[in-house]
Amino acid sequence: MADMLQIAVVGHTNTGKTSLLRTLTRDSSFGDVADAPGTTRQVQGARVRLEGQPVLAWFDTPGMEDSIALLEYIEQLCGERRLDGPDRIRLFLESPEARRRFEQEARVLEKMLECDAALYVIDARDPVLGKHRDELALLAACGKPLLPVLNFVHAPSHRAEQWRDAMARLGLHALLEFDTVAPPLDGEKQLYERLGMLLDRHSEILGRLSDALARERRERHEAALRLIAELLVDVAALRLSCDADDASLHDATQRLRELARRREQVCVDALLALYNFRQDDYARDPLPLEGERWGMDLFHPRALKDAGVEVGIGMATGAMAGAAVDLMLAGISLGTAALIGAAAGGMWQGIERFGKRLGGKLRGRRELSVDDAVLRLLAVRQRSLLHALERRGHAAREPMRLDRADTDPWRDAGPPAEIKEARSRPEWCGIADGYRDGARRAAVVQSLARRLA
Ligand SMILES: Nc1nc2c(ncn2[C@@H]2O[C@H](COP(=O)(O)OP(=O)(O)OP(=O)(O)O)[C@@H](O)[C@H]2O)c(=O)[nH]1
Ligand SMILES: [Mg+2]
Repeated sequence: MADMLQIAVVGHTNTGKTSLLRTLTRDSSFGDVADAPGTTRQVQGARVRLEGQPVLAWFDTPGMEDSIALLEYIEQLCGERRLDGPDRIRLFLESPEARRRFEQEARVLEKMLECDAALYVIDARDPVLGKHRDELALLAACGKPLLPVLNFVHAPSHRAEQWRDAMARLGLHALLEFDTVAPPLDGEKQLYERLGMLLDRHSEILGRLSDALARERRERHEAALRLIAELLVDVAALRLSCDADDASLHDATQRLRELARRREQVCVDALLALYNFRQDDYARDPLPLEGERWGMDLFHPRALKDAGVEVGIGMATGAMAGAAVDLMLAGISLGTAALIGAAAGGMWQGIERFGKRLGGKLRGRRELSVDDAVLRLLAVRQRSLLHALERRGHAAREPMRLDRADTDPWRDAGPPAEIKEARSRPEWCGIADGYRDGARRAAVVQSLARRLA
């Protein structure tokens, strides 16, 4: 614990220090963030753990506002005395003005002396001014490594180049571009690498932290793909049975839409939670559900096979299944179909298992399921949500916009094998009564997740 690496986040007021920590800790509730300067008044820490052990503490600090005057004050305080940087800062911290006029600055400098290093956050839209140079002179006097971090580098009028030059002239050659609202995908890795260069003694732990964060990111991505695959399997397997009259069909259609919509919302909520965002981070459009399709896929070859049906008369399972469906649609009685099934050798079992539903079909009941186009749409929407989540910093305050949907290849693709199979497996629908999980469903979810990557 005593050896825990401590890093302060410092800089001029309103440059995005608290925002940077929100993004680094993946916690959008960390500290207070506002457009007005002087938002953070106290030092606030956040610990980072590695294998359960806290190894790094970040410290958010108040913004520096009055560095020009403070530098002059310190000059006066020191007078003729030849003190080095940290001693000059200590002298200031013991002076009465450290608790009055320069209270904010004192909190920052005090923390700087305690920490191993600091990130100096810059609003890259600002011109480099005297106040920044004085601020850096004060911070540098603390004798700790400083890593400048350029925030707001996505703003059209940023001055990143000017800042690079200015930092180099002060001997600060390692610098990081890291927009807190839309950080680069490898931003954390770069941050830890640069810190490792500045903090040789801690470079091993920083490397391990960086690897652990990269691993967590990969695992999150895989978990997200599984959530989307689960959604698609549930909705593809969703079936509603109803009478064939208009009113019943209408009611069932509404119910199907509602179930699919709610199931999508469950997936959205789970994705937001996985990425540690709040529900209001995503202003969602309601799912435009249209074109639910009619029909039943009970006789998908795979479903038959798993129901214990082996076709032993040399006929392809697919052809047999197709034949069975055709017979059904032609209105042949269940007895006849069963007879044919029995003749096919082993098909009887399958028929019996689905007998109740087939009976319903023959009595004129209809089955509703969700159309392929809707499933495609679900896939596209969740994929673009995932894309946006992975690129969103926890400092972002605008609701997310999904803008990648138009170019997604899933928009036009036919249903993959996993979806086709799920269609024939009403028992795979996690929101239906007869839900049964099993190894085959898990394998299909897994392979669909890979396909979604
Ligand atoms: N667009 C955009 N806005 C940002 C970014 N970083 C911070 N902001 C906004 O800038 C404002 C200031 O952010 P804060 O994180 O409060 O800044 P701070 O440096 O902690 O401010 P003080 O605590 O007052 O010194 C807020 O409105 C943030 O939403 C960024 O990278 N892009
Ligand atoms: Mg702040």
